[in-house]
Amino acid sequence: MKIGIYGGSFNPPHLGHQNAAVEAAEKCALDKLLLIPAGIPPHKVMEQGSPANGHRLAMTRLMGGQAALQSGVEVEVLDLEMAREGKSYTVDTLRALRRQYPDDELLLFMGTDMFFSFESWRAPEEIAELAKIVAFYRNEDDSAAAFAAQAEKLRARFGGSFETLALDRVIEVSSTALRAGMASGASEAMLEPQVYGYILREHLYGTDLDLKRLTVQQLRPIALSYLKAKRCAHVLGTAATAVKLAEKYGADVHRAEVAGLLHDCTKKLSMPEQLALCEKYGIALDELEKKALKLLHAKTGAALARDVFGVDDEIYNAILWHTTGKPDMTVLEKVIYLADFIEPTRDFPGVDALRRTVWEDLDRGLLMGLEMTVEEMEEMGNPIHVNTLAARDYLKGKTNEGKAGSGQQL
Ligand code: DGI
Ligand code: FE
Ligand code: FE
Repeated sequence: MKIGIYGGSFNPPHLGHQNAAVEAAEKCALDKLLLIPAGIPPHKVMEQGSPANGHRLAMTRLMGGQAALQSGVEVEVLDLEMAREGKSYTVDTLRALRRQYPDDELLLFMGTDMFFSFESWRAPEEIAELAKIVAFYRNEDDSAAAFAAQAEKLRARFGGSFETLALDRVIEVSSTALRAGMASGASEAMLEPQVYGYILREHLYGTDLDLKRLTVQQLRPIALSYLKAKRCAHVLGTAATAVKLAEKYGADVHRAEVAGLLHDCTKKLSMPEQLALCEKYGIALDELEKKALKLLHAKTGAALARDVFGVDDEIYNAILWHTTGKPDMTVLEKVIYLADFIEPTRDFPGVDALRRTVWEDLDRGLLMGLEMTVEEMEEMGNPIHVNTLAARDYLKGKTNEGKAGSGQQL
């Protein structure tokens, strides 16, 4: 395997790191990229008031998830430097990785500052034995010659492999400036939305939002920070579709957007994590729910949205019923159920027919969606939740009544 190693303070991980990671992973044709946030960086002091290790780790995971999505390369975030006592020397990290990957090709990535100070690192010869060094530089800069000369010099002095890699999408970001501009909102543009949302959610770097009084613009990245990278497009699509459906069918547009943004906020949690939230929020579960992980996130998501963001009962209920539906749903509940089903990234047999029907008639669309769910569950041999069946039967009754009614008039 070809494994890239990219370390740093990641305080915070920003688009400069992310773009470099994506482009390097692609250009080096990596099988895997390891992101390693430093515990105590050896070469500089971590600024006072910097977030705890756990927060830097969580932010790096969010950035890494996006880098994996964009590059198609597996990304793993390791806490081995944070878990180690004392300063985070690269040579110690490489020794550990070499033990773990004895036969694989290890590429150690570094930026300009690191590359030009390499001789002053701890045990540079050993580093050069343990991994191939790859130094990034900006393609548009006139630095190819200087980088080539430095690589030549390091090769002559330490042996081993020193390569340079021109990147097209490098953006220079000063982490110091980013931290300073966080509270004013000036840094948002240089951060992956999921990372920015995490910072706002955890009140890091001097930000201090009241999570119960957010504008929808503030809520958007915060909602994304709860998700796996690949789910972000779905949630944004659901919120946007919910807004349009709410406009057409007369639900509250703001509530539709908020419920759309938060509807899957606990989706990535494991069964034990879901059960812990059920315990925390006093959520009762029936026998099926105790076994069906996919049914739990609607209940825990609604509870979290109310607890953390103070959403009202209408939004709470729209999230609560978004997976199964139920008899006699409110317009907002139908809107969220269906926006989730037909948002633009959804792709399954029949989705276009469902989209057409939803835009023609909300209840006929809802019945069609419920019937598709029942059919899918039957095909997969999954037990169908009573609420799904009851929602379908309720609507069937209503539609039949409608048909009977119009039949009589003829
Ligand atoms: O969270 P999403 O994937 O965006 O969508 P969702 O909340 O509608 O969840 C869909 C999943 O929930 C899908 O994998 C099927 C499952 N599901 C929905 N209704 C039922 C159900 N699973 C069971 N066992 N029974 C149901 O009635
Ligand atoms: Fe869901
Ligand atoms: Fe969803």
